[in-house]
Amino acid sequence: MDKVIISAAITGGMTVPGQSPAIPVTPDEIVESAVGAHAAGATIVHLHVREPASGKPSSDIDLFREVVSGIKERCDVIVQPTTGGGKGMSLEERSAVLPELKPEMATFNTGSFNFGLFPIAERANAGEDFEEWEIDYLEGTRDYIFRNTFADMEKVCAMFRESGSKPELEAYDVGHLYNIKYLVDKDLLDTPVHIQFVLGVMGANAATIDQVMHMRRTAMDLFGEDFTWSAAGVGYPAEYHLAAMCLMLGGQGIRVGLEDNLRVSRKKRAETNAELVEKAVALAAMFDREPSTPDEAREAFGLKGRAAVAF
Ligand code: KMH
Ligand code: ZN
Repeated sequence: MDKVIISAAITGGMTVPGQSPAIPVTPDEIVESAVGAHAAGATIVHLHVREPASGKPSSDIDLFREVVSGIKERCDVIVQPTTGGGKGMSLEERSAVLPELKPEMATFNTGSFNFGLFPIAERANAGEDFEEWEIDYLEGTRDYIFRNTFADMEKVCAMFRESGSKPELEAYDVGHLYNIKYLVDKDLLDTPVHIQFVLGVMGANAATIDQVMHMRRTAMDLFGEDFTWSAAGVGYPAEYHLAAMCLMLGGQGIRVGLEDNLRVSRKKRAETNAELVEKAVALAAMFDREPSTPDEAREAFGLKGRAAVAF
């Protein structure tokens, strides 16, 4: 069977814990959830950390270190920390995982855009049980630009090179593909590049069939054979719609997980990340594809290996 690289986005800056009791918060919960996602078939775990007491998105490097080492002790999944972080974090804070942990992979955000989570707060006002900081965090995104300027991206490129980490390039809109092209042409990024089409964030491109096709066609025009791609739909059912498209179109990866989507079906909330991965594995099987092992993905991406990380 052909393979597919399944990423599980375990917990992240797009959600607040009040949205679902399934969202892992403490380092132990994040480790447990990542190990469970890998056991269910995930090849890569994409990671953020949260302040254990409050659940607020955090960039604390000690929390990251605790999580990534805890996962590494228990399984050989590819550990992919965020450099996107969450609202209110500086570029230096967000990207410290590169020099500090020297991971095999990390995310790299490829453009600035409005990142609107405030509609979730509006739903919360209609009765959900949110903490005050959660409402403030979500509501604050009405005035939030997720900043990734060219100067920022040039700095981050250098940090990736120095840490020997492979970037997963998060493209939320078509223009971001042209930003990647600029960085490739300047020889700041190595090829082939790996691009994640992250569609469905309010303020960026939509998670529709037409927009996946447009992103893919544009990437093919810009990079020819010199790229691999994966798709991450934000929300339900976008997460699985994009996964199905990616499987059909021969994309190398798909991404699911509680960072971006809380539902396993229209009627059922996910209780674990593993449950979301199980559904992705079942979907992949329908297209005669099975999850790559971490070592298969290491080889496909040319990763430096887990012996070369700094944790
Ligand atoms: N949750 C995605 C929409 C990152 O961590 O670098 C954004 C994301 C970016 O995962
Ligand atoms: Zn993330």
